[in-house]
Amino acid sequence: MRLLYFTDTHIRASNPKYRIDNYYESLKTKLQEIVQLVELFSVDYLLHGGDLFDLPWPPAKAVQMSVDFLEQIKVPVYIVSGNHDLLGQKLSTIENTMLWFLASRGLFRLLSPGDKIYLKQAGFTLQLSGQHYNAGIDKENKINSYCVKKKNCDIAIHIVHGMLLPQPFSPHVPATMIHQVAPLTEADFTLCGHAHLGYPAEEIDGKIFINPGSISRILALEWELVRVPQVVFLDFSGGKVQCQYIPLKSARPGFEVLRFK
Ligand SMILES: [Mn+2]
Repeated sequence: MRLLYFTDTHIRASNPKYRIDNYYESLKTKLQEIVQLVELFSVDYLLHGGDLFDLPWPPAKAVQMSVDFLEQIKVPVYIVSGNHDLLGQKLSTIENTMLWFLASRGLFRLLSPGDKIYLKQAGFTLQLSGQHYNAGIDKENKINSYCVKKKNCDIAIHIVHGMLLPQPFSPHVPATMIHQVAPLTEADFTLCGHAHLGYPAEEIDGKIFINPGSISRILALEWELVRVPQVVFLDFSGGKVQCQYIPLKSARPGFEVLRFK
């Protein structure tokens, strides 16, 4: 079974403040590359970590880009909601969002908290679960959002839109540390979004924590000039457990697309 994971697409119609290229066209090109990667790697399932849209009620042009992209993906797509997909970042609004509407049209499936989906192929069983963003996710005692029990499967994957990090980012940014989650979750792979800069795969006690970062660059952070937008390929075929970050070839260098001053 082969999976491709990407996150924080932030599909929008207008140019973000710090972008000096045409963000819409650049994003469309990157999504086209992902369509090709799905075919090239014979991917069985495409996974998204949230913030599909930059706004919960995106302009028609942004919806068009997402539908055009999703219609080209011939495999099932699973997604969690990011804070940008929600009204006022409130999970209670999810049924009023474009994300919900597109899910209702069958373009992808939302991974609801508590649900476990079992994907089976040639004697291999994958348990897939997800946690939407919610306002308290990185506050005290909310670590459960990041934790799942593994049951009747070979590999468990949990997708979360929250600030799960290897180390603190800033005293002003509430975050949950990977080393706190590792002893409590039974997921073999925890796939995270929300932290746009991402980090290399982190392994603790055989559990792997992944965030490739946003495939879009919209923040006024110096690291955004340096990093390359990427996706993650997970291969469990033929007894393999392989995880590979794949930089997007179509992403232009940061200094060609961003200017902070
Ligand atoms: Mn985001």
